[in-house]
Amino acid sequence: MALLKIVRHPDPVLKKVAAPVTDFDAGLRRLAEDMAETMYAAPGVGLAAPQVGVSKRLIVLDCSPKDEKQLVVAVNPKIVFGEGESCEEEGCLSVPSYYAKVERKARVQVQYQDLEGVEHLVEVEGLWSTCFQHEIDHLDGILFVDRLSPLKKSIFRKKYKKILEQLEEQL
Ligand code: K1U
Ligand code: ZN
Repeated sequence: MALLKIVRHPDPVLKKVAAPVTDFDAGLRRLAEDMAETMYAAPGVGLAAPQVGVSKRLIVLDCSPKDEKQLVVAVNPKIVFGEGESCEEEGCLSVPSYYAKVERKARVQVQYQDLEGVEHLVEVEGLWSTCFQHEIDHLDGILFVDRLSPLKKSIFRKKYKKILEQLEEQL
């Protein structure tokens, strides 16, 4: 297994619509394993393939309580139904040191394939729901900051410029 480099906004790979996975092979299993290791090390509760520079429709998530482990690897995930409203604080491993509340669906049904290509349908709420929506957005080239109001977006741009400058100074 290997730790992968997480790319940062404004890397162009984060703005691309990722390609569907068609080959359920050893390369896909290896990528999923490396992404899971990278997510746990970050630490994070989710990670999408474009965040490690791979423009494919693959995500990994683990929103289970601390000291428990429930890894979900979802290939070609799709939200097939959503209801209710939620507005929870989000962060992103590709947008360091910035957090904001984002309006999303409270509950979603997600259809996806596992690493063998077998179809699954799950219904989730709470952090699992927020995280599935956040990660599927990554596959469509959308960042959580793209969902902020115009005013909050302009505040984000100014703050993020400073955050990146500080991170550059630390190198
Ligand atoms: O996609 C990503 O960048 C991962 C991101 C996902 C996410 C965060 C918050 C709400 C929904 C989805 C993260 O995991 S950021 C890190 C984080 O939130 C976290 C880290 C350790 C423990 C608990 C949360
Ligand atoms: Zn993210």
